[in-house]
Amino acid sequence: MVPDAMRFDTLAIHAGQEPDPTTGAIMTPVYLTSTYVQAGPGEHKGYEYSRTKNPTRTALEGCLAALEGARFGAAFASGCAATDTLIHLLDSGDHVICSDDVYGGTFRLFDKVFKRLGLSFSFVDLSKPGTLEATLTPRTRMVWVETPTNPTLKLVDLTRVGEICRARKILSVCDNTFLSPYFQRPLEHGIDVVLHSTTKYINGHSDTVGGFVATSNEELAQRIYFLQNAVGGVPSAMDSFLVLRGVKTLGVRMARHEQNAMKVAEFLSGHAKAGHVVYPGLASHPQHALARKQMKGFGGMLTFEIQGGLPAARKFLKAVKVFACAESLGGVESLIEHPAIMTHASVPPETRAALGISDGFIRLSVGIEDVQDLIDDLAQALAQA
Ligand code: P1T
Repeated sequence: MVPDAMRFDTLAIHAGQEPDPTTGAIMTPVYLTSTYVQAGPGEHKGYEYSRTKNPTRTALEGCLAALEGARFGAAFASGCAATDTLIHLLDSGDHVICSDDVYGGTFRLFDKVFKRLGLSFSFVDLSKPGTLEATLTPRTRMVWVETPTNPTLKLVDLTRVGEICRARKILSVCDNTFLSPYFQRPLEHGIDVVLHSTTKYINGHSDTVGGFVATSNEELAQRIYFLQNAVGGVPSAMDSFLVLRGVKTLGVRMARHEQNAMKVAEFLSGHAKAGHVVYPGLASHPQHALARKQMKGFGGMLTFEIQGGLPAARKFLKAVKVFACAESLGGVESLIEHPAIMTHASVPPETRAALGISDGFIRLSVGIEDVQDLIDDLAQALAQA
């Protein structure tokens, strides 16, 4: 067992993983089994049924928990399945305060599925000091933050959220998908639960969909494990293996994502057709100081507004050759998309307008290709827009 005191890049490769005891295989085997033979009723080796527990998944959960500095971790079939499971911690009548700018699918799950079941949600700008306190009600049981938010990259002060929630025994959750634990570890800022769409940076290779939740609170972890099994949104052994393999290179990938994103942000900032470039690493980001305080790096996501609105955006997104016009983010390859039509179509148009997700608003997930090829590609596509 690798001691928890090991550093990030070592944990990413070894935590939660032992050579296979029967063969010595260095890679965790893919336990493609639904059930486990018991010597007699209840006499088993810790595994009874693969929805409840699977050894490949156990290894993944141990590894990702170590990376978040958490005592407990639970893996899911998607980021949305992880979100769904956390909301099942609540009771009908409970109130949730959520960042106004979140992944469109998170908003849809809260607004279209859980509202019907008697939960209420306030979507507010948690990047503004005082907003959280002003939105609390006696029924508030959970605060849900994304930071940086998807897609407008606003930041939320995690230490402040942690303090406010702890004082009132409100559960704080941070969706850490955009930065990964390499650049931000919310539990260290006093947040109760951290969530990931592992589909993104953690897996990093765009070949599986997955989710993850971590906490250091044992009682909470037991409730999450109960729900993981009861609701059943678990990943397959094969997907668990793929994420476990992908995460080994998280550190080197994130460093390169950031390096490339900074250069792309600088290129776009100087381009006449690209307005309002937003990247937490730019001094022009309104919360650059907070980024420096709570993040160890600025990530690979950035946005800008193309001159010429929707017609220019359409031409530009058809003209890119290295960047792929696609939803998702965090893979080794660069992706580019139009949130209003693609990832955030489920957000009402008036909300999108208020958030600044206009028809010319473009989101980039900067990959780890040679950055000059990325810049050349953007330059030729902008020339055609
Ligand atoms: O797609 P899934 O693995 O279910 O994860 C949902 C999710 C949760 N949280 C954040 C911050 C996310 O960005 C996502 C998924 N996002 C996209 C598919 C996207 O293109 O933004």
